[in-house]
Amino acid sequence: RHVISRKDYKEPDFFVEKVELVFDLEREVTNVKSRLFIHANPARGTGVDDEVFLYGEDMKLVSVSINERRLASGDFTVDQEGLRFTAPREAFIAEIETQISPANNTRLEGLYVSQSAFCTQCEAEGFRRITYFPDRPDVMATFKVTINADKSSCPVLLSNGNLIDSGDLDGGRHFAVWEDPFPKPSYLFALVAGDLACVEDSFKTVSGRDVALRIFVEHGNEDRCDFAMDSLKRSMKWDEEVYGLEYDLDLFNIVAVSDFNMGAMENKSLNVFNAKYILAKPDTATDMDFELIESIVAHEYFHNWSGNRVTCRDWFQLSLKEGLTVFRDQEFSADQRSRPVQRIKDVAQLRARQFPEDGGPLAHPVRPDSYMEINNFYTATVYEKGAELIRMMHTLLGSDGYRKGIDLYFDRHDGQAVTCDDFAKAMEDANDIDFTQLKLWYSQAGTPKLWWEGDYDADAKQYRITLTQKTDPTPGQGDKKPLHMPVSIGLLGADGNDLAAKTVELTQATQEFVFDGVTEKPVVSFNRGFSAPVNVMTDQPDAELAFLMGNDSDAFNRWEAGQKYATRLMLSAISNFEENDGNADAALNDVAVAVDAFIGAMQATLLNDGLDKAFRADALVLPGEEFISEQRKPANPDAIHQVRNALRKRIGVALMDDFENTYHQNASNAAFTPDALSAGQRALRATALGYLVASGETRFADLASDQYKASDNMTDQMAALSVLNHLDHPGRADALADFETRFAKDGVVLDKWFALQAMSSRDDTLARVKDLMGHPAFTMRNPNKVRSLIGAFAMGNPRHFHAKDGSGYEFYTDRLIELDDINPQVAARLCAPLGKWAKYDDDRAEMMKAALQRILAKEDISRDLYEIASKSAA
Ligand code: BAL
Ligand code: ZN
Repeated sequence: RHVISRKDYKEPDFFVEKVELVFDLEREVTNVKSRLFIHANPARGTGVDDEVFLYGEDMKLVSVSINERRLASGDFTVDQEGLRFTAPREAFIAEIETQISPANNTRLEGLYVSQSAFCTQCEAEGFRRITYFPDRPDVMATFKVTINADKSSCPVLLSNGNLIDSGDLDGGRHFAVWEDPFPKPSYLFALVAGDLACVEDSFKTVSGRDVALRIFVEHGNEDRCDFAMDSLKRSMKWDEEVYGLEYDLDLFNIVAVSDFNMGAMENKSLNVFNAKYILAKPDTATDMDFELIESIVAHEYFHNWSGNRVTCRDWFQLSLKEGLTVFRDQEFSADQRSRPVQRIKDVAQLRARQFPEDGGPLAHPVRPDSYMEINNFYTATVYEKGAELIRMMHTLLGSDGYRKGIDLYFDRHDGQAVTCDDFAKAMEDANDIDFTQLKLWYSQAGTPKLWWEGDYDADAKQYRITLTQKTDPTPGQGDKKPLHMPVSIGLLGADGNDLAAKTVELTQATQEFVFDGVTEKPVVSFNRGFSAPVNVMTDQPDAELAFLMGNDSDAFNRWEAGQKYATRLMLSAISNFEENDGNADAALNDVAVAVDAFIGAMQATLLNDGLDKAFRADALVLPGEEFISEQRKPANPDAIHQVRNALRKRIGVALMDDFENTYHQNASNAAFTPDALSAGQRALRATALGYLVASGETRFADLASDQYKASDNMTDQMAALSVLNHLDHPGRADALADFETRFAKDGVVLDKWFALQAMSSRDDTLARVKDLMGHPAFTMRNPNKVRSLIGAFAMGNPRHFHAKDGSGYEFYTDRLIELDDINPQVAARLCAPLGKWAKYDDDRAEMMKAALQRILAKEDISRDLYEIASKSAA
């Protein structure tokens, strides 16, 4: 299999200055004519041959002409990878005609049909499925696009840039011509055509230009666009205020489609979104959906600068735009909502998705060194760890220094395709600082481990703290160097106030730091705000964790102390469970003192009205089963599931009165608004309901059932349904039936219904998931459906996925093999759970490895799935 290496990067031999495309849209056969204005790269040197290579896949080539002379079949070669011909001496025009079939494009890369609309997805390498082209991000061209289509089925015709012409044609057809003045790589090309409704608004930029904002959706969904539109306007304003970046065209379009491999795509001035991340109104979307919409709309908008105006030289630099843009959207959300709660969510996500990736067979650096299929590198490492890297730069430089670096980066590189090194260089030059060691975060995979040891000298009033770091080997990277990282440390006195606090810069394997003027022996609040994205290895006594839970001025570390405490408790209880023949109650009794103290600390958090409700809701959630399974080897999914539930039950019983009060006090009669404050109130109430139901008293399951029936918003309904989901209570079946009837024709909402059932811990879950595959709304061709039912089963139901008899693996493997023929990108993405075999006992590990071998034995396996399965099996 062909491996592409970063070190082999070469500049393109030929550039394309301008592209003119003419699409004759038909579902079965679309004709594409392209005119490419090509010139040789002056830097390519002499003596190189004049062969032009244009990538192209899965197309019928109709004709090729050079400077209006049609090439005979002997004048070019075409194979599965692309088209080759000899270039004339001077700059020239190539005209290429191809035919593609949007209706048969199940991979959803290139031009395809979603519901009744035509749409495109070209990142990373989809453009080569539309026409032959130097489909690489360092070839940037201006695009002029003519779209011809049937007027009644496709009244809306969209592409990037400005609409410069439109009109009617014979035979009931019409056309539109779009021109994008900004040179861009082909991955940012987009086309949409269909019968879509449009919601319109406008934004006045800081320099006074009016930008028309339009969101296109399927008819009937017009009333679900308000929040996305509002998020877009807030994003545009925020980028002006915080980054000094103004939008650069007079219109900005968003289209929501039902069939989409990713969350959304930042095509220049024509963002295409998975409908799930646009459509929302109170009775269809939860608070979490609103939050995601806000951050994804912002993310795609922010790409207009960090990604589009300055793009990646090659795909190894993907984090150049993704890490930076994730950091930007995280900070936007922090400014719109609660900063500490945002940080908690971001870190929880990093630990749930990126840390396991970094510690498993698919570990790779933020800037990968090689790949077989670039689609497989849209990972938590490139995105979220990449964002942590930018965050560390921000911490080390401070806001002003960071902004100076950003300004220099955009000044220097506007209109260019650049590298992560170019980004770091701008940061360094603007601040006269050396990031050589910090840049190891780009190249070195694996989550560093960090230990600390403190020593208090009462006479000198000094606290010395020694930090030690180590990164374990990852596939292909044996020796790891010490990294440069900012570590924020606070020292708390007995009254809970800070005696001292500072951010130290760790650069050595072991290094000592001194705090002066420390008047008493402190309790250490380590790595505040998760300033370094590492695994902190040092354990603190239970009493110190409880103290930090109640007193730390850093809200993130209050939460962190609770998570550590709960994790430690559960890990001890799980070991007890394994020793005492599987009695979860007895397992908890063995650590009863610690359990009681922990519950006391939880109670203090629950009742502390000085704390944000959203924060309290997060702080009361125990670490998830997947997170716990990452903390021990072998992971024991049954034990983890039972112990976690038993602990939840204990908390529910012990704090029943408090939870009941919380539940009732936080009821609201006000109309639903998706703001952070109201969402926090609902989240706290939902947490209370969850613990009440966990207590095992039937009256609380009745309460959940009543809540489902009485509420008028999806957040409260889902809160009720998610707790009923695991029970035998009749309210479960009633609520699920009601949900199915109400949203039978509503794909985005019905996905919640599929996912709930796939994640149920009930014994009949696998049988139910198999039945649901035959549901009229389910199809393997829609990625959201696949992720909701199949993906949620593997990723959200460890107990059933890892069933001892292997039934979960067998079902899942069949689905991946089936999916690979339809949509390899999604199949590969879903393969990762099987790669975690090394974390499990021998029996499970053997079954998971056998599943991977079965996948690898598939005839015609895609490059996408092959790469993930083969690396996972190694
Ligand atoms: N560029 C792919 C989708 C995103 O990260 O915005
Ligand atoms: Zn992005």
